[in-house]
Amino acid sequence: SRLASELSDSLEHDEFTLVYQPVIDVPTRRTAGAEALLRWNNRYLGAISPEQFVPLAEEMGLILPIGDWLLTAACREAASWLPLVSDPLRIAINVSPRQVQQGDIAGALECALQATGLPPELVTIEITESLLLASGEEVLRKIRRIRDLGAKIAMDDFGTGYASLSYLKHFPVDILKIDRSFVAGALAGGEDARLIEAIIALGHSLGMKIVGEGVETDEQMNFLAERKCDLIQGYRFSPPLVSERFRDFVTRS
Ligand code: G
Ligand code: G
Ligand code: MN
Ligand code: NA
Repeated sequence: SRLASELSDSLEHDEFTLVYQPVIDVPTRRTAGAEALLRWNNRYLGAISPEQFVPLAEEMGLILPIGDWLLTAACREAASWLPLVSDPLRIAINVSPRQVQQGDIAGALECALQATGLPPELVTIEITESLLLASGEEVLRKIRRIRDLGAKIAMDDFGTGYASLSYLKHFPVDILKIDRSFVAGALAGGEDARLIEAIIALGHSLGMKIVGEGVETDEQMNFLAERKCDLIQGYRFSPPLVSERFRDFVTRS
């Protein structure tokens, strides 16, 4: 397809960029870091959503080179934030299941850290529940290697898959990200609110930090804050921002 042929040249043509969504520390309401999100702007087709091109890149075997580019670009950006603030900002990087299964993700991260000088403890790698559920010893070893480097592991979109209590206990995860669908339903007073409370209690009892995603209103923010959610992100604070705008956000807040 046209999309596939453009995608195969996209790295060479330097068509990828990253945007950064601020992640806010709940107790202090200060910016704790950002989640890096990939954007592809093709010179003929325009902006294409990651929901469209990530699966295609996986099929085409392009997710590894794109992933290597992304790790380095995200680490370089985060290293450039070090002089801006006294408390160093963290960077969260999404990786796709295939990127972990097929590649040497820990090795790629190690290269990116070396090339950019970013301290490893400022990096969070976001993985999905489905990766852990479908994975065997080899994937677990890879994830442990990422942690051995000093980076943290977050489970993205938590609650939408099937990870059970007993699974979580055995997985090397530091952070749970509550899926935004639960946050959207939190104020209705039903199941979503109870689920959020259960996820926070579970995560905290296992020594994990909790991130609430998709926070759009003060009411959602207060709901999560009252329940001791550690970090929040969403349009209430900021959409994903291009590099310069993220810097403005940080230096203003
Ligand atoms: O940022 P946006 O709403 O366009 O993201 C849509 C989806 O694409 C989200 O589920 C997000 O996790 C995914 N996505 C965004 N950036 C990346 C990335 O860098 N790598 C991977 N694997 N997925 C990403
Ligand atoms: O699956 P993941 O969490 O990586 O998805 C990130 C995507 O969520 C980004 O594309 C971003 O644009 C989107 N997003 C970020 N904040 C909000 C929000 O407050 N509401 C909604 N609906 N989407 C959001
Ligand atoms: Mn994410
Ligand atoms: Na998410």
